[in-house]
Amino acid sequence: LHSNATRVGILGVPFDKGQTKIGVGNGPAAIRKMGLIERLEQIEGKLDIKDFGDVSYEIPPNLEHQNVPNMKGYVEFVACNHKLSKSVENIINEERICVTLGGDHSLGLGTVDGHLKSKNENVCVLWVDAHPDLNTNKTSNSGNVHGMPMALLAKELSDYWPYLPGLDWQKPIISLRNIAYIGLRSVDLYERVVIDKLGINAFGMEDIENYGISTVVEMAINKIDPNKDKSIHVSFDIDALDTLEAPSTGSAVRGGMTLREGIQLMEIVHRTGRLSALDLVEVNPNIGTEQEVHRTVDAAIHIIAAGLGHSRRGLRPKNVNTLPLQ
Ligand code: NNH
Ligand code: MN
Ligand code: MN
Ligand code: MN
Repeated sequence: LHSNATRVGILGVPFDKGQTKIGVGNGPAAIRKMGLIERLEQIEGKLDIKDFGDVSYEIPPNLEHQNVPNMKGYVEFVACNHKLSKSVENIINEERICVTLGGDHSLGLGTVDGHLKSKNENVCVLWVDAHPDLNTNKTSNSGNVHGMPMALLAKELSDYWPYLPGLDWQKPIISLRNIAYIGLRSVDLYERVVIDKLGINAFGMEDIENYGISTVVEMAINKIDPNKDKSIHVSFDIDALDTLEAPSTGSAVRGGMTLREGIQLMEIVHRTGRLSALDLVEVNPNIGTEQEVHRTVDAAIHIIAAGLGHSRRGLRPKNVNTLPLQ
């Protein structure tokens, strides 16, 4: 029955050490509690969904007393992402689209790394975010590692890092040519320099305004996957959406994408048939009123459902002849 079904693996990462606000670790539970899986089960064609639960990790003894200047929560960050990378690799190797629920965006290091190590190793990344997350420990003003995963992943930036203890498993193996940003509107000084110097594919809010979201998404995918043969990784920071759409997040920036634009983006990615991993991060249920939390979590579920084939046109009946139409 399920042989043609789209296979999906859900993985929670209640990790919050990549930034300093309490609550983002409660993201996976809030998203599940509001009925993510039930909503996905209503998608046409019926998905084969397996929930892999939450990632847990231990700090290896040799890592315990390590630290790197201006990288808060370093040891936890390294240990959690190592475990996460293996889980993502395994889920993708089971031929499932890996949906990772965050947690803060520092988990993007582990999810992209695991994707690159899986059998779908030919990966391109759409980083949907108000922020480029392209700081190194030398350029970051905050010392929060959720602002650094892209700089750790990028081949072109490997010389800008000091020795990183315990991170030998993570090769900076993806070229920035295979990455595109959508939704940028809060870019730090050095992030701006790196984007300009290396010519990174960066589509900011002004591009969405000028061309419309469909054209932007198509331009982005054409840049990073010109032969339409790559496995697509979408790392969706909920703060890409406007503050009115997704208020319950730690670094909200006004002037962002509408939920409609987010859904349209994910529908286009779904139609490529090449979505292989989706991260939905930075939902913080401890920020805002009950209504705001509800709105934010609901937006997250809409984004995920659109990526997995939910259609705004509604379901088609299995047998038109049985309908009470006369
Ligand atoms: N760029 C800032 C920093 O490095 C903010 C990062 N916050 C995010 N990134 N939410 O997506 O700390
Ligand atoms: Mn981010
Ligand atoms: Mn962000
Ligand atoms: Mn709704």
